[in-house]
Amino acid sequence: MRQNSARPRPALSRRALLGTAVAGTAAAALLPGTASATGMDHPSEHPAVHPADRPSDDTAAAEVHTEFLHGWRGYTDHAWGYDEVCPVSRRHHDFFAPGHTFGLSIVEALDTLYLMGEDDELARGCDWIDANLDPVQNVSVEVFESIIRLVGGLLAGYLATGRPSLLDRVGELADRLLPAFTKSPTGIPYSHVNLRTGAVSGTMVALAQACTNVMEFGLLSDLTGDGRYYDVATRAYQAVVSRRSSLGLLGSTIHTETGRWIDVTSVAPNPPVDSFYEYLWSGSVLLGDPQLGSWYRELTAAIMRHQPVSVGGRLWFRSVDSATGRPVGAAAQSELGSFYAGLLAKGGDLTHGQAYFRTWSDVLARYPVLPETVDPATLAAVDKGSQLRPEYANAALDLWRLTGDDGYKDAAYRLFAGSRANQRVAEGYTVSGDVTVRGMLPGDLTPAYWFAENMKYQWLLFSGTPRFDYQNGILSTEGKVLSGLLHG
Ligand code: DMJ
Repeated sequence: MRQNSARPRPALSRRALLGTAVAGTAAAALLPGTASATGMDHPSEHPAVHPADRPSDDTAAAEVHTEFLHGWRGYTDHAWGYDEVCPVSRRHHDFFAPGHTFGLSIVEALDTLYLMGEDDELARGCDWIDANLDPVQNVSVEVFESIIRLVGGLLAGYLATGRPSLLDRVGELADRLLPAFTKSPTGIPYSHVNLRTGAVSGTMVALAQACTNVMEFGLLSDLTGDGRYYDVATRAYQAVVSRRSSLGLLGSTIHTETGRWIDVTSVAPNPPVDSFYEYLWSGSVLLGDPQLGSWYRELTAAIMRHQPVSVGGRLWFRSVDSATGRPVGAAAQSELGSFYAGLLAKGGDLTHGQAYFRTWSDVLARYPVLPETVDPATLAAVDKGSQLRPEYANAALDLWRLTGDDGYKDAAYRLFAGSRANQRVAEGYTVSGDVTVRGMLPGDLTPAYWFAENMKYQWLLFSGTPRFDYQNGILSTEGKVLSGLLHG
């Protein structure tokens, strides 16, 4: 494996700070006593995990590489050419629809293979795609998942290899997804489209489904000179943002044909809206689109005015009615929201980003890996399962790149070690049924995003690979490097 003695030192980059400060003081002022309780008085503190027994960067990188290859061999030995591997039963799983494969784990792994120097495996994956990936199957697929996983994966593979056939394949696939956007009277895409017939379905869409596409479609327009993809993506954002409340807040689910809110609750940064906000900031930086950045700042300021709460001395985000700002319920908080620590920081609000990371670090201090959902008052696991999630490591990478604080490496390594000790099986890695019990009740799936995200974030943290631009590289919500893969 590739090792480097001269490791890049991350620092705040100009691009990373594009979205200048976001109403941090407003949030603190609205919540008397919150500042010190959330640690906002101590923004430079390390994350609140006990320093892990973390080895040297070279050793940690070698361990991550070994574990990636362990999972990859499980996939190639038992599920090659299928979407996902079931590493316990040694069978395969179709992600999009039974009986239809897109070789999802191959597509998801392409740029990770490149970053790890696994060039033979990368070429093998590209050969499979050239020979087998059919983007015109007679099947209805979820548009959101197809874009972040397949379109994004193929784009990152093209950027890694320069193979024109991969770009051709992305274009074919994207053209088959376009009816979800162009057939919608509002511009908000239907949730599903049949790749062969163009038939659309699914009129009730979550915000993440509606708009987590501008990075992939914008880049595709840049690379092909065909503006249709970027146009439909920005039209979808315009359609949603124009329906914000007088408080500047958005609901969570909307009707594609009427444009009416189905659920008016602002649940940010939890699903099902999470990456809606991520793509405003990241899309703005990747595509140089000031409108996306402006919407990010405006909408984030509204979230920070109405949703932060101090619970048990930690920063959480309560759900509120987007029209009135009144709190709604006492929902469990989703691990998926932990990515927001990195997004807030990238968008210019380092203080709250670090505080929110400490919140999730406190949760991780209680379990080997993060459970799916937790009670913010007690940190008790509500959904005790683990779907091998990558969001906390994603935030650790973002915050380390911004601050250079090695406490974020400690935090990420702790998650890596907890997963290795509990979710590693003979043929790879598996999701778990209960993180609170010994052995964690192994399930039987390596989600394809594990190849795209979990191991990539850890690798980038520890390897110092010269194949990545640590200053300016930009990753999608699915961990695809859409800018910043280096060659030579
Ligand atoms: C990934 O598919 C993406 O990160 C998505 O945005 C939400 N999270 C899953 C993995 O947990």
